[in-house]
Amino acid sequence: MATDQHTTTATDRPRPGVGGGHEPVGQEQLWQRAQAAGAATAVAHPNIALIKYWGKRDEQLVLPAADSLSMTLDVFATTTTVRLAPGAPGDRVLLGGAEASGPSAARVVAFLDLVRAASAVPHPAIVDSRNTVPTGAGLASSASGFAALAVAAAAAYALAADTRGLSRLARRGSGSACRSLFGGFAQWHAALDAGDDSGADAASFAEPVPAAPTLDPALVVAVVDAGPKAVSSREAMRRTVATSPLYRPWVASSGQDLAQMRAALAAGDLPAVGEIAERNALGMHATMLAARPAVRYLAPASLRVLDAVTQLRDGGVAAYATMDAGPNVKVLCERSQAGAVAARLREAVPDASVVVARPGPGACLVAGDGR
Ligand code: 2P0
Repeated sequence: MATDQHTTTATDRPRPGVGGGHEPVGQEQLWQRAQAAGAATAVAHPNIALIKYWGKRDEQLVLPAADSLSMTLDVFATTTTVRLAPGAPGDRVLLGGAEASGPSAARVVAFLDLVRAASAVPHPAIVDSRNTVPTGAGLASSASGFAALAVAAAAAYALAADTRGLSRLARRGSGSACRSLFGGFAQWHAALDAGDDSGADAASFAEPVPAAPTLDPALVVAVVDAGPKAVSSREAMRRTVATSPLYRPWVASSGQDLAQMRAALAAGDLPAVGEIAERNALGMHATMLAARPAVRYLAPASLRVLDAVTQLRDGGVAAYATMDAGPNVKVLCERSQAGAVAARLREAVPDASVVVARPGPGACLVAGDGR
């Protein structure tokens, strides 16, 4: 890790950023308290990509094949406490209050190993992480999870990392997590021109993307199935990159989508933002459907939501769908129309739980002593 390249100052601590509506009180004091106590609690929110990350060029460093761009939400937060446990036989991982084992615990331990390698502190730790979002259902729980873990672990292990360094660190846990360090809109740089592995590792992080202040979006999330997905996004990406004839053309068009998305956000043009996001997401799902064997995340209920979105547009409501590695559909619209959009989605899929989200804050510490 090159997180130790950065020194920490009061001005480059993680901040909630745009859209959150509040600045946390005393982040600097929280970091100092955490380093002294060897314990910290952080909160992070999931982000939903408007330009998708789908496919890695380096599995170990989690370097993506292309840039992506997302909106951090103000719902479904993850709260994670990391407490150093000197003398303990190993790390302990609690997920949702229950002792975790197997691959999910191993992934957290591997992440702590990265943090320890960059820190002067060798101790094991107790990690206690609680999601308010269903885990593994394509609702970006790994993004909020690893963003919160990166901030809490960096503070507890006294890592000298600024927000950019924390974004790079979170990326190693789960690619999309690097975007949840920031509130509002964020772009994750693929750093394709950064040269060798260590150059690309240093240059692949997320950064905030400016949007016109007149843009006032909502993302209406239709949870049609909260169960875990059958194929992990990691495995689905691997299979798509290796076998889908549509993958390379989609990556090329995604680069154009990203440039147009930045312009649409800067102009505050919600219909353009929505159109670009929808075509980018459908294109990503097309790459998976063409993989061998195919990966299909969309379910009948997902298609009912997509039909409802088309009908909303036919009726003059600017509503646009995006979907990730699961059957749940997120619908972008003006905040003022979110209630009407949510009502229409509830009608189309009565069993779904429908949640209205807005742009939310970046990851930050909420307690500096693990309490
Ligand atoms: C995204 N997704 O941009 C895309 C769109 C799902 C579909 O990032 O392997 O959990 O841990 O880096 O970040 C989900 O993938 O994958 C994801 P890893 P991650 O939000």
